[in-house]
Amino acid sequence: MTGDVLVVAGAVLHRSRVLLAQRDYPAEVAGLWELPGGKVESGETPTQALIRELCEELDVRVSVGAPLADVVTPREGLKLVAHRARIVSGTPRAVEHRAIAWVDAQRLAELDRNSQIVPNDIGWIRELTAELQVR
Ligand code: 9L3
Ligand code: MG
Repeated sequence: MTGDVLVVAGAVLHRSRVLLAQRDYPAEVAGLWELPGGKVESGETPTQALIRELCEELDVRVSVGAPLADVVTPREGLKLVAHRARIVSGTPRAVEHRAIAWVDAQRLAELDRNSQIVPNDIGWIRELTAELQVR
């Protein structure tokens, strides 16, 4: 529906690990880990938006692959999609986040057990875990 905000997040994958970013704001999610990304702006495709967001947030250039899962609607007016991505150039750093980390399947499970994943992203853990095991 028009008026909905579409947020695109990146599952940046490398050698059986996914890059997670620790939010610094807002207070409700500060300290929790997410797939980095942000809002698709008008005139952008989700792919373009993810390339821009990961450049802004991580200072890397990425290539964007297939969606990790179907689009979800965590709340009225917000749609969320995650795409697989790979770093094409640069070394990621936390520009807007508190920290970043390359996380393997075991560490992902531990973060989940300890409720350290942002609520919006918990639905992707199954798909992420599958990605990390085939690489
Ligand atoms: N969001 C949820 N999961 C994510 C990302 C990147 C974003 N992995 C939600 C949080 C905010 C909204 O989308 O409600 C906009 O995200 P941002 O611009 O604050 O990163
Ligand atoms: Mg963001």
